[in-house]
Amino acid sequence: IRDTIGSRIDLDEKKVVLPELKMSDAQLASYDRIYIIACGTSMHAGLVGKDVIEKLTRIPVEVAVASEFRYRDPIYTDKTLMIVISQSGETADTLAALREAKKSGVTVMAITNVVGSSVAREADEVLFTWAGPEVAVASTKAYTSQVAALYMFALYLSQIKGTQSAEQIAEIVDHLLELPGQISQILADADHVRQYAERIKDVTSLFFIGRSLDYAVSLEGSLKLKEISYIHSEAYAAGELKHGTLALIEEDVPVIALATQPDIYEKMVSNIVEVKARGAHVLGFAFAGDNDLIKTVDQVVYVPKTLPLLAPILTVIPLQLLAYYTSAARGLDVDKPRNLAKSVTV
Ligand code: F1P
Repeated sequence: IRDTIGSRIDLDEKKVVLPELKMSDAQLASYDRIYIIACGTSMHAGLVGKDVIEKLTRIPVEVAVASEFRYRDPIYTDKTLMIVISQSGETADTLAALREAKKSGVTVMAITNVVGSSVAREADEVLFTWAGPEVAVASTKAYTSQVAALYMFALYLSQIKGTQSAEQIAEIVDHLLELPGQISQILADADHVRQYAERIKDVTSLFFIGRSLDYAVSLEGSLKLKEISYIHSEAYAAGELKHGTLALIEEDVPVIALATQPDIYEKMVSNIVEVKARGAHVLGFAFAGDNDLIKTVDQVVYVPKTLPLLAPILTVIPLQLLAYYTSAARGLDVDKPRNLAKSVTV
């Protein structure tokens, strides 16, 4: 993400610049509704983007999977912006949704990694993620760089709409600049995650739970595990558990519980208490310095402290590592998962 954010931060002014946008600031500020359309991991990045854009700009955002959205009859106005996200820029459903939107005259902004891809050529505006070549089939750095690009976009929009003060923007920018170093720290200290992978490598099913941004990241953690380790898992909005899924939580079922968001921390802890009461073995995720979560869960993975708004970029790294180590512990080919193509073009 160093490259995704590096060229877009004015270090002197501590604000975001997006020189690649062709539209005027006035046009950008005029949008009052945003659709984010994508598939797979890119859609999960979009879910983080939705929360961040709504929090920072107060513009309503809807996220939809492209394979559904392309057959819908969406309500567009001249104040609707569509954002399509695709690492490869060639995913068939995403491209089809983009083309449908263009037929309706909607302005489309792409977030993609591949210069010259169909999505990059056909969108009105493009934010490149500059993530370098994706070697493995399952998206990993694609996700972090897409999320980083969405932060850049949300911050820029909030600057021009005046929904955040210069001080608030500067604080977020300062923390964004720390993220690459913090990610290196997580990668260098992955022993706990590796050990936990040994514990879960033979289970048949597990759960990820979280609220708000932690829920969005849980969905990606679950997908990564399914994609490369072939273990069944489900990500649940923690508050939804009581509407049925709790029935599946039995003695020793692994539950991975993300708890980085302070405004809903207590609620999250009560959800963890509920699964613990049914015998679940819980691995918690928290910010370094949180001395409370360990009192409720069995083990904790700590990520370096950042703003709660930026937590997804850090918490996803140990989740990706967990999928990686679990796949390796099961003797699978991490880079060539079954039934998954780098770019799904049919
Ligand atoms: C979307 C996607 C990836 C997934 C795999 C298959 O690709 O679902 O998220 O990891 O590579 O395709 P893209 O539209 O982001 O290129």
